[in-house]
Amino acid sequence: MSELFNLTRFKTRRQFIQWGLLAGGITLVGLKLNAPRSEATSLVKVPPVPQDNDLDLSFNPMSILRDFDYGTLKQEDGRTVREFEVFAHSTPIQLNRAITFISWNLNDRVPAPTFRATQGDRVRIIFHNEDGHSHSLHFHGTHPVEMDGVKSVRRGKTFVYEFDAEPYGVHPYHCHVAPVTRHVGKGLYGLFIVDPLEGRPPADEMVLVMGAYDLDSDGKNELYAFNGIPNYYRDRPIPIYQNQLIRLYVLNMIEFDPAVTFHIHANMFQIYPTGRSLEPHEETDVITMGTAERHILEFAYKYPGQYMFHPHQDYIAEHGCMGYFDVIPQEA
Ligand SMILES: [Cu+2]
Repeated sequence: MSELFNLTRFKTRRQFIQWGLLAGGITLVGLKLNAPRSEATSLVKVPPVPQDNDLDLSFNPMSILRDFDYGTLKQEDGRTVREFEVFAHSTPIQLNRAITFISWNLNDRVPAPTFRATQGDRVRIIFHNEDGHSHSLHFHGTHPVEMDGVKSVRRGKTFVYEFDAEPYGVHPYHCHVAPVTRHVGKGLYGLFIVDPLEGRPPADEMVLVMGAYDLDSDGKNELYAFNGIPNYYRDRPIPIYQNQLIRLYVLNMIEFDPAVTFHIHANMFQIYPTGRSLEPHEETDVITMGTAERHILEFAYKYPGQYMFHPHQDYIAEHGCMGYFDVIPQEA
């Protein structure tokens, strides 16, 4: 794997974002892609990210797609430590032109930050609960019981979660204070990506987290969303380049519905279940995910145009879990 594309080398999220802005619209050359299964080119091209936003939001779902938080890198006793600092808040977010919802969140965004580390790094998450309710952070993955995050952190308190990043793969994290359905439904969930030591081939990487909102607390969801905001990517398609290998980190954090599917139009994807393999498991165009299930999906679009992606529970798709990829032609 190319050193240039080993993104774990970026010391901070800011560095990565700066790099991302630089890379937007620029062709990066000379990289060999170890993905013969794909028709993707050996170049990673990321289109400029649209920043227009007519909703009153404390975050931009278009930026959340590629916003990977690598933490602050430290060396302690000869090993790599990645330190993350997060704050629990209650924040109003405008779900659509009619509905504003009080979310419980980390760093004023739903989903919470996408933490990213390399297998074997020490991970330290400094969790400040500045919200009026008790919360916790429970990580999936392997760690000691004291770091399992099922104990409440009371309002005004700070707790430091610290453990080794293992195993490599894609893991959810979320608040585990009862009723968990409510704390997750309010928005306290996110992705924790652990990269394998050998890395993965270069790709345009994105996060899609499926969530839902039970607006009237009746134990049923009224609205659904990719990355926090219903229909955001339906109304503002995600630009990607034709023939570019896309790597999606997909998580289902929908409460109350036992399972949803994820489907992309006019294409097939390779599945890496739970991100726990370096070789794909199978190829299909729809995958079923129970709550907290997550996968890496890879694909490239052969033809330009706008293509839907959505769960194939069409009620869920029609209530907000709907988006498009806008496949931009590659210049000759
Ligand atoms: Cu909570």
